[in-house]
Amino acid sequence: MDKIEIRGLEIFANHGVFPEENVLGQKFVISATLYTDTRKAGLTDELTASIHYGEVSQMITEFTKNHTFKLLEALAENLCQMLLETVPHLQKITLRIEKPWAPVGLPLDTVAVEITRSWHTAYVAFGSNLGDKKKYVDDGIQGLRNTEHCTVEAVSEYLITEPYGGVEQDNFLNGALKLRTLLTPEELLDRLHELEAAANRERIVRWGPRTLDLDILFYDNEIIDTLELHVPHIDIENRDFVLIPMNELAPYYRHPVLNRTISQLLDSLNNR
Ligand code: PH2
Ligand code: MG
Ligand code: MG
Repeated sequence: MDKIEIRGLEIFANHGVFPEENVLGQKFVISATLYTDTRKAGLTDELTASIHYGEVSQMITEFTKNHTFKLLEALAENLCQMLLETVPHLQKITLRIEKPWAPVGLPLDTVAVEITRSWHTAYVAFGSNLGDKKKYVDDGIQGLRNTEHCTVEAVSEYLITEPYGGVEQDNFLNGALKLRTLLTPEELLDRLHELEAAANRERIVRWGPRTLDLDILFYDNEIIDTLELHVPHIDIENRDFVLIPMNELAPYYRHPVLNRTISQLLDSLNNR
C-alpha cells in the first residue's frame, strides 16, 4: 500500500512512569507512516482524496500534549486508535515514539516504542434457537453496533434453518454480518462471549439449544488455531446456514485454507 510519512515531529509533553516526568515534561519525537491508497489523489490532485499530513501532525501534537500516560506503549496505542478512528482514508499506521531524554542515567541516544495497527474485516455468524430468537439476534447485532472500535458494515437476511449436527432441537434463526474492527481476533471473541452472556446463554449441551451464538467466521485472511479460537471457523464448507448468508455478503471472498470462494463452496454443498 502507498505511504505518507511524518518524520521527527517534536512535542513537549508529560508522559512517564516517574511522577517528576508528569510534572516537568520532556521532549518526545514522533514519526508516523500512514498507509492509504494515494492513487485517486494522485490522478485528481485533490487533497480531500488523500490524508492531510499537516492536520495529522496537529492531531498528534494536541493529543500528546493533552494526555498523560505512564507508558510510551499506552501513548502509542491510544494515538493509533484515535487516528484510525478519525482520519478518513487511513487504513493502517506505523507509529514510532522516541523519548531522547528518558531518565535512564546512561549515555543512550534515545529509547523508542514502535507499533503498527490497522483496520480489519471480520465476518461473524449469528444464530438462535431458544425463546424470542429474533430479539436475541437483533440485540446481539445492536450490541456489536454499540461496541467501541467496531462498525457493522452489512447484515445478511435472517434465515430459518434446520438444526445441523445431530442434536434434536428447535429450528435456528441464522445469518452473518460484516464487521470493520480495530479489535484483535481474541478481543473480538471476548466481546462476542460477553454478548452471548448478556443473552443469558447457558452452555449445557455442546451444539445444543442456545439463545444466542456468535462465531467469528473469518478475520481478514488470517489462519488462527489456538485452544480458544479457530479462524476460519470449523466446518464452514458443510454448513448452508453459514454459506447462504456469507454468499449474500461476500460471494467472492476466498476461504484462506480451502482456497475456494464462498460461492464455489455453496455450489459444491448444493450439488452433493
Ligand atoms: N449451530 C450449531 C450446531 N447446529 N444448526 C443450525 N441450523 N444453525 C446453527 O447456527 C447451528 C446448528 C453450533 O453452533
Ligand atoms: Mg456456532
Ligand atoms: Mg459458538
